[in-house]
Amino acid sequence: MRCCPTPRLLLLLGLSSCALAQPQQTASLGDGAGLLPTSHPSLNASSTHMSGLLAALAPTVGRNRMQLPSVSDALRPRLDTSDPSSDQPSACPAGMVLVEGMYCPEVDQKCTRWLETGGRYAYYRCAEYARPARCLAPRKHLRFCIDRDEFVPPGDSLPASHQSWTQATQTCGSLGKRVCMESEYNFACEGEEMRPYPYGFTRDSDACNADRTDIYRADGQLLDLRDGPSGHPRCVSPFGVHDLAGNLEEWTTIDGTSPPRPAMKGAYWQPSRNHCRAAQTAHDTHYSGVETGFRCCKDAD
Ligand SMILES: [Ca+2]
Repeated sequence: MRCCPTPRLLLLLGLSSCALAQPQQTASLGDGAGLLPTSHPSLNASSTHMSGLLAALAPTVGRNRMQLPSVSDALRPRLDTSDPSSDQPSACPAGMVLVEGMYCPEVDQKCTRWLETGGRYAYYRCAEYARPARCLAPRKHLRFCIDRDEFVPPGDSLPASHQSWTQATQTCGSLGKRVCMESEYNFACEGEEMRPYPYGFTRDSDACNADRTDIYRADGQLLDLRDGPSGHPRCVSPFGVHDLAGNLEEWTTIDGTSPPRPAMKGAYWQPSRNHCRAAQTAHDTHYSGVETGFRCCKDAD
């Protein structure tokens, strides 16, 4: 079910009934979903929360900040390069990628240049982020498997859309997997380098299935513009995971929530923030739409 009017309807009404926050001058952690600034139920429920966290952290950031674990070797991602023909057991099943390294729970990713400074998308889509991103909290070791691609039903060529968090949970469970945690999605997307976009610090509107503007039918319904798993080979993260930004918006579970609360990640094909930390948290566990899909995660062997 939908919790909000369609994006087109909201546009016509000039409303956002789901408390869409205004774009911010800096795109710090949790600055909200990568969605249209005035039309979609994009939320930034986490924005206020995270801003508060960052504010609380700010006085402690500096010379006296705790020593972070080393992220040596130039923050190289740990790719699972095991040879499938060898006798060495792989840490992950076929179609999944091993993600291992030191995850930063709180990042500061400052935008130095915006795509637009006026009009509808003013200060919304970041063209260039400062390098390096800053980690504001102790890093945490993560090791898990994640599907390389969005979930494609057997025999189909396109990833499954109209999926709810509940359906994603059922499907992943039937495969011996689980819905990814938001932190896992963030890390698979950013790597230890804390890239704002899975492909780097500079926005590339052609890398992923995103930033498309002709996205509505005549009746105002959102067009189905999803692409197949091999449609955007440059839309790849440091760990080799595809389509973490754009294409279908993907269900995850917010860390530490009980009962579990969902967050949608990566946005879809419309002009969106599209950075790895953006999260849409306005929808419930049963919401589905033409733009909603998922991928699964699993503990590594
Ligand atoms: Ca996606």
